Amino acid sequence: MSLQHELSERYPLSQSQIDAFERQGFIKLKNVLSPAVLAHYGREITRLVLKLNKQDKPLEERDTYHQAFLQVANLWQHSTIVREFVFSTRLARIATELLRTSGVRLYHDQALYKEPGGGYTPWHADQQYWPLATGKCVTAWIPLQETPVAMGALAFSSGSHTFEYGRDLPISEESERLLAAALDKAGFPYVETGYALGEVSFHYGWTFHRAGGNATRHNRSVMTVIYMDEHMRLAEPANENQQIDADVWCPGVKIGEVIDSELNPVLFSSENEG
Ligand SMILES: O=C(O)CCC(=O)C(=O)O
Repeated sequence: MSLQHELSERYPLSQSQIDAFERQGFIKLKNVLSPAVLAHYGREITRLVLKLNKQDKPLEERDTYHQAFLQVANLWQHSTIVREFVFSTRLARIATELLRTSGVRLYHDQALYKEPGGGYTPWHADQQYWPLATGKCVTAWIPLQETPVAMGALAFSSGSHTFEYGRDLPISEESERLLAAALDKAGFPYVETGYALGEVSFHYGWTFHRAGGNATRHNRSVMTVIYMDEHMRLAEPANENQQIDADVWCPGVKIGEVIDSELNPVLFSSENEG
């Protein structure tokens, strides 16, 4: 099977997996992508991360946020190869089924490379940064290699998408400290397990998550794709981060309108299925 064909093949998601996603706010799925797909597209993603990332300070001179990872967004605009990967209908269909909606649009993609010796990723919920009118949005976190806990595997607070405290906290030492205590006190289980090669996780925009540091000698190379309901509307930005996101990822879209700029194509819609 060609690699492109693999990226469009349907993943057999069960009803109990969809229910678990709704209950926990995240799900880890095995064998979503083959070693051949990860090697081929991963090579191109890594080439672009090395070329485009602007970080020039050594780890020890950076703040906590910038010790956590190198971050490069919308790689699909820089490479037709990465575009094939980000536009995968296999992944977009999983996002659609998990969100129980008719289809999804791209919000944006981003590579998150945790360098050897890179620091922890503080507790946060992504939607603090996103001016989206509903919670029907989901991040696919796609490790490009097997990722043990010691490399900084993404960890989740199970069920925390229902928890409203701390939603306004941006990624920082403060979010790590306050949310660690609050989530623990509220009794949400902490789920931190490694990822097998080909395993991909999906989490809601409001699910609290973090990652440990990278104690290995290799990069923790991760690609992410953020999907939103195809009918998602732009909300009035609630903070400065959301204003930046509205300007950068939803260009020209007015508050209250469906987010259908040229940066937000529909990646899967059951309405287009035969
Ligand atoms: O990769 C990480 O360490 C953090 C990822 C994250 O916060 C996300 O993808 O939402």
